[in-house]
Amino acid sequence: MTHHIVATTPIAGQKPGTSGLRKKTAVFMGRHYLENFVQSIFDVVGTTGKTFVLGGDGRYFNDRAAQVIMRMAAANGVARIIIGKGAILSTPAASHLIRLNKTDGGIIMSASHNPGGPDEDFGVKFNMSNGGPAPESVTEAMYKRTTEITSYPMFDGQDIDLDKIGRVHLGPMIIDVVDPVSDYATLMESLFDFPKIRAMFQSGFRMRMDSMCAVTGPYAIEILENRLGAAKGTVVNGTPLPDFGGMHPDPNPTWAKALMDEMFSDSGPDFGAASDGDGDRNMVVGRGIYVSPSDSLAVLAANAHLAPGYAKGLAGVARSMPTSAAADRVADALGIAKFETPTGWKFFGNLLDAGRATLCGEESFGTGSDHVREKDGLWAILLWLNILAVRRESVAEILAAHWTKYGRNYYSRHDFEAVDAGRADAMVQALRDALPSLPGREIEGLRITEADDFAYTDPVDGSVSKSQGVRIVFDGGSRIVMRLSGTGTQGATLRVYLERYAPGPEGLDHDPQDALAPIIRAAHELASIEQYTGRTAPDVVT
Ligand code: VG1
Ligand code: CO
Repeated sequence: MTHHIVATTPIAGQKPGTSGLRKKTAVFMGRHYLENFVQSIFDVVGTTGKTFVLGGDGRYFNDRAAQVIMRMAAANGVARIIIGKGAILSTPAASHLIRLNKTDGGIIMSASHNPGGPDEDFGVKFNMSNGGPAPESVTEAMYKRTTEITSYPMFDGQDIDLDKIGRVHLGPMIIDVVDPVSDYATLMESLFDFPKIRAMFQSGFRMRMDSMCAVTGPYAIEILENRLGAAKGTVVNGTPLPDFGGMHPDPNPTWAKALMDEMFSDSGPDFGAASDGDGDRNMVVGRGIYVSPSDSLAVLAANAHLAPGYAKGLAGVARSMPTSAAADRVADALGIAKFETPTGWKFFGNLLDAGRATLCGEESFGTGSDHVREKDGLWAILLWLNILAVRRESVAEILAAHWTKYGRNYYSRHDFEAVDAGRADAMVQALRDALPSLPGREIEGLRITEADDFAYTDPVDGSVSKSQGVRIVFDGGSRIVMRLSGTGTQGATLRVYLERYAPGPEGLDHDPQDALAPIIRAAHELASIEQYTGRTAPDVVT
């Protein structure tokens, strides 16, 4: 049992993006690549005597990477690792275990909604002792370290059997292999009215949950079918597979098409939901009606008090900047605080820790609360179920009532994927340069009132994050936001976010793409999307 010091050359380009470091699996499996990044994490956060949680979404290389990380942890003097059986932990469950066990943080192996497999993507992210993603200052320090280190220690030892729950040792380091589901399921039971939801299922309420062959399968089966009594078979694609069964585990109408088709069929279930690779995202669908994530956040904020865990009301609601302002209207009506943060869950951490926000959400199918420090797909699905069980109305009725009361923020996101990175950068730069000249300009019959590049000052620690997305605001509050993705692994992904407010109740029944048509045209014109990217239409519309 000796410690090897393995020599390496620093690896440039290990820069964590919106949510950790993501690369092609083959890159991660390349010599020193995973090790270089993990050692950089350890060097920045410290290891001696510390306890970390470890787990991932089960994608290809998840199990091998876990063994490497444990050997490195042992060699670095880590005291204890808490790891999910089979090296499985959903992102929210990992966040919960970090907090529950008062650990020093955790390493989550996931590329989230990106496909998995030998030819697809892998990823690693570090969460802090509060359970939340490392803030920018920490990920920057990790990145810097990846470009400096020249060696890392490796403990000589055999693979740990991760299929048996219980305590084992790797040299002096303790490894606790835990059930990935049970603590998380208990947390959910403490927040929601399980008896009421169970009664709703007993009365014939039907649900379809598509776990997309990703990590939430075991969680959903245990919670929905076993504890809440939903019919067996409610959860489909419930076994996590290394390649997610070839699916793209991104819960949106494009990639969860089978669920959408079922929900829009005549005999569709009452409620449908899907979640992503690592279980932090959710899509909810009613029979014949899709719930946009921005609307979902607003409805959850307006009704959260119906669930026992939020009966006291909310301190505040936070949303990422590109998320529609629907939640703001609810916050205003409730007289509670509202916050607008850059894209990425790490920006909610301080607000949650300080007790200033209770609910948070992103337009990208992410919703969560202060129960953990990550977005949480099943949590959002359960909060919807709790609300449905109390109100006893359909999803369509709940949305109609919401829009009638607050007005409707028509919303859509258009993604242009695998665009040439240089061209995408040039496009965004040209747009930035043009910002000062935009206010006052008329386009597609709309007048631009404001145009800026979003900068955020954290209200808790005062840290500043610049260049978080170009915003172009029109008379009446309509809006275009454009930014480049920080989670893609191929070229650049341009995200165009489109929003138009229609005060209720008139004009609530338009298709969002129709309602947004002039704004979509304005976006193409203002950014010269075709000229720079060669594309006239997006690859994915949500
Ligand atoms: C995307 C989403 C963002 C989300 C991030 C991580 O980032 O837009 O809202 O927080 O993915 O989600 P980007 O930079 O590609 O737009 V996931 O489910 O990693 O955890
Ligand atoms: Co995710």
